[in-house]
Amino acid sequence: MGSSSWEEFFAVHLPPTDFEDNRTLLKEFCDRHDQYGNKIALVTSGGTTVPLEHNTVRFVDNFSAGTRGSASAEYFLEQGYAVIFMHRQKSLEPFTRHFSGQKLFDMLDIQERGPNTTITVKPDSVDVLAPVLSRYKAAHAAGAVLHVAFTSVSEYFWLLRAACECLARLGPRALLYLAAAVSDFYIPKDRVPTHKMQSGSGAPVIQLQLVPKMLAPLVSLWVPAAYVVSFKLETDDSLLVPKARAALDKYKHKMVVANLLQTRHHRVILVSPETTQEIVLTREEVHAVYQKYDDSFILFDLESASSKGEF
Ligand code: PAZ
Repeated sequence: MGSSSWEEFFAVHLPPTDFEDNRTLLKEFCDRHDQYGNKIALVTSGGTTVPLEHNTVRFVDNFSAGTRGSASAEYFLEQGYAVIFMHRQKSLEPFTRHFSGQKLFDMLDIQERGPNTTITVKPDSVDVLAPVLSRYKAAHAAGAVLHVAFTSVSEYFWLLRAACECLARLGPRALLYLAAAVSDFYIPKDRVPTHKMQSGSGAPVIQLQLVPKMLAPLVSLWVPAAYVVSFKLETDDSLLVPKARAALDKYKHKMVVANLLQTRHHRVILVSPETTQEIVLTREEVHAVYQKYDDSFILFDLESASSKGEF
């Protein structure tokens, strides 16, 4: 399996159809916050897909519900950051994530009397809904959050580079928190069939190629002054810290948050060039965090790094 360079990847894969609109939004957002000297966190969240057909019916997906990213975005807002929330289409989003599925409808009552219909929040749900709703309204009224969505890995890379180009001028006031689960393998564009693969043609042979490592140009060229945090997901504990440290040595960014698929909700390891810090929450702590904001507990430690002037 070979790997193309990042330049080649962008040369071969055309930008998504809504790319120029998103680029304009990103530019306006960054310019506005830059003017006021604000800090901006780019939070990536959710998994990328690798289409098996150009008119995509089937695709290979990367695991991520968007829980970490959407919860962390709320913490960054609370800490005074403006947030670019770059997420997989239909994955969890800040604030609304608290009421996914039927939860919101279960909190409402409806009275239909003739032409007059009234919808009210059930009295015992007000205390649950009000704090989240008020934080949501405040963030949106302040123009503090911008949502941009991707589905495929090439859409993700186009958006990521565009966001970095806009963030570069903020220097150290830009923080990148790359929690999205990004495909390591893809099918080169010229080997992807246009139409839905037909079972009548027999079992397809699919050869995947390595995705170029975008962290390399991101750190060294696109946003060299930003505080970059990447994530590492593994399923084998013995690989977790060595792979996180290898990524830091290679890309020279500031921190890798390492987590195992099986324990990611209560255990993370923060790996920086100087330190390795494991954070494990007890059952009670997990419960307390879930009651407040769910599982983005690792931000507490990013904050303490921030207050020590590390970013
Ligand atoms: O989105 P989620 O909360 O279900 O999962 C979060 C996560 C495991 C995708 C994230 O913490 C992570 O490790 N992202 C990087 C994945 C990777 O190594 O590609």
